[in-house]
Amino acid sequence: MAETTTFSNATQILEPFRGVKRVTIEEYFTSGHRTCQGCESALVMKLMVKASGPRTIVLGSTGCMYVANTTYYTTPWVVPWMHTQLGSSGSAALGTAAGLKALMRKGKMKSEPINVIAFCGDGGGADMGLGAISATLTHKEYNSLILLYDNESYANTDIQLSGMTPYGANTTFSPPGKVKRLIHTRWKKNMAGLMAAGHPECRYVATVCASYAVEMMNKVRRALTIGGPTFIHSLDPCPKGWDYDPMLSHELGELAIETGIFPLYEVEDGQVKYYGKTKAIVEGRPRKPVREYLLKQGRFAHFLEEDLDYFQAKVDEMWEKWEIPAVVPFRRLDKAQAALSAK
Ligand SMILES: Cc1ncc(C[n+]2csc(CCOP(=O)(O)OP(=O)(O)O)c2C)c(N)n1
Ligand code: SF4
Ligand SMILES: [Mg+2]
Repeated sequence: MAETTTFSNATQILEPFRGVKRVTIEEYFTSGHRTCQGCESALVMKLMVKASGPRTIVLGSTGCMYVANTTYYTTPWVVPWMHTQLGSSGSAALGTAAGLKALMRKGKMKSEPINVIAFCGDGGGADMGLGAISATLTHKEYNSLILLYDNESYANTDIQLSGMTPYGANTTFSPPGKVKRLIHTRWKKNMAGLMAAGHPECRYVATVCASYAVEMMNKVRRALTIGGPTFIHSLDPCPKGWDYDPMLSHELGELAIETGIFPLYEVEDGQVKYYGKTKAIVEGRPRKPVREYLLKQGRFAHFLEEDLDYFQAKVDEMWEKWEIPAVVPFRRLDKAQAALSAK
């Protein structure tokens, strides 16, 4: 078959699920995994692939969602799945999308829309694989979705601190001590903002939380329908790493949104759109105090009032002083400064 330079692979048109009753019944991530009870990342996998449907290839970097999901000779994945190296979700997404496109262009396989989703943890994606993800998000000619499941630690190797671990949290790399109460004093990276602000060819960036399952699935469907390189950041309560009763996973996801710590939004072609309770906060609804979220988790059990106050002040700043509230952290000029610089 003649090769043409104009070949472009189409995307699947995945209409949003209009309410929970319209969600398809088929599962593509089923039983057979060994994640902890209450693991939200496992729920994210289930919802992600339920949203994308059967014509999907999933690639996953090392971490809980690799190790606990593919114990020797068992797997919950019904769709084709491949493991990739810890820092390689971006490369795996791009290589697979490019490979499919080349095979279809050469007529070596049927030309049809196939979803390519690469997932990574916060360690694999926001730390080690950041460069590869960034590169993938510049390649507008290939359709792929990178989903970063953020359980806020290197969980699989026993809860080490990552660039996404919240301020002050107790991890195996940052245990509170008698001399120094807070070992980890860096503020968490802003991955979705970073991806959205710095990648002009990336047409869709969103944040999600499995506590809002239909919304989450619809954002996955939107990303796959739009095509090109796309990115989704999911915040996943982790009972083991965050040290709480597994029955609280759903509630903690809700509290992360209601306290304003984790805003739900999407950026499509440069337009920011807020969702659900985040939208209500933007429109004036008061945020819940961060202590309601933090004090339910053992990893913050050593916090004193001053630590809670600091955390609250940082979240307040993100809502009150950022150029785009809770999304892009450039500071707004106050009126006096603006008047001075206008002269
Ligand atoms: C290059 C490399 N370094 C270290 C490891 C060991 N390792 C396996 S899983 C893992 C943790 C990954 O953390 P994250 O990406 O956040 O996923 P999670 O385990 O939290 O699901 C580490 C450090 C590895 N597999 N490869
Ligand atoms: S350690 Fe956390 S992310 Fe890993 S399987 Fe357990 S609950 Fe899930
Ligand atoms: Mg992790």
